[in-house]
Amino acid sequence: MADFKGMAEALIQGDAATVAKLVQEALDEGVDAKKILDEGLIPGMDVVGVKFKNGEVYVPEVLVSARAMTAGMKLLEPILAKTGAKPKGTIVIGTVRGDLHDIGKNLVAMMLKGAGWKIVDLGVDVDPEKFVDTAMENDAEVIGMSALLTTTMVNMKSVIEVAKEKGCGSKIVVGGAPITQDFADEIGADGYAPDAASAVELLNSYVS
Ligand code: B1M
Repeated sequence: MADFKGMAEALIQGDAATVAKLVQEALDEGVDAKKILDEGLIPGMDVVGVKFKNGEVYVPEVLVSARAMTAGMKLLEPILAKTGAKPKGTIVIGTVRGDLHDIGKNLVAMMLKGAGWKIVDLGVDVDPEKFVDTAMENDAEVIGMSALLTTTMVNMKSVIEVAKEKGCGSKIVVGGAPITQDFADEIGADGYAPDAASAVELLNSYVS
């Protein structure tokens, strides 16, 4: 019997070795990879997301849990790709031009990955054209931008302008410490998420 509860608990505790062990045992028993993701790993990450949102755990704990999730996902990814399980959607994500902060962006990407999204991570200091061209090449549902500096948050607007010029249909979601809903509205973004858990909720609402 696959220990889904144990997997979720180990993920919440950030115990990557136990997550990997339990996932491998479940696979060896012939349990479907998608079932392991949906009933073991994602419920664990959901708990972490809620705890993070409520201020019960902090960045280091989330990063450790995210690493544990990645350890489990590594074993599942090749099988999921083979069986053709479809991701919920694709997000092209990056930190805007001139900005090197990536901890928050990585957290958002990891949580989205855990929630079943395909992530195309462009890294940091990303040019507007790169965001838009990559989104169009990948038929991405969403472009996600992160900015941590008041001097770089303005570069989000350039991405929206380039997206309009090129006729890119992806929804545009923004986030980062200095970003607010008002700023997102002002630059014409489709959505704003104050944290990683809210980003998951927002993106899921686009495809549900
Ligand atoms: Co920088 N830095 N930094 N820094 N740094 C800040 C942002 C700053 C507020 C510190 C301060 O002065 N109090 C300040 C900005 C001031 C301002 O603009 N108003 C600042 C500065 C000034 C600078 C430099 C200019 C310093 C210098 O060189 N003089 C320089 C700039 C470099 C550059 O980018 N060009 C710089 C450099 C750095 C380091 C490289 C040393 C390092 C970054 C390391 C890295 O990221 N790999 C760093 C760090 C670590 C910080 C602080 C301390 C922490 C940022 C962080 O990782 N927070 C930061 C002070 C602070 O915020 N307390 C600071 C944790 C992270 C989980 O939160 O990124 O907000 P956050 O992400 C959250 C949400 O915002 C949201 O979800 C995440 C999870 O909940 N979110 C999204 C983020 N992206 C999202 C995208 C979404 C949705 C939600 O949709 C797509």
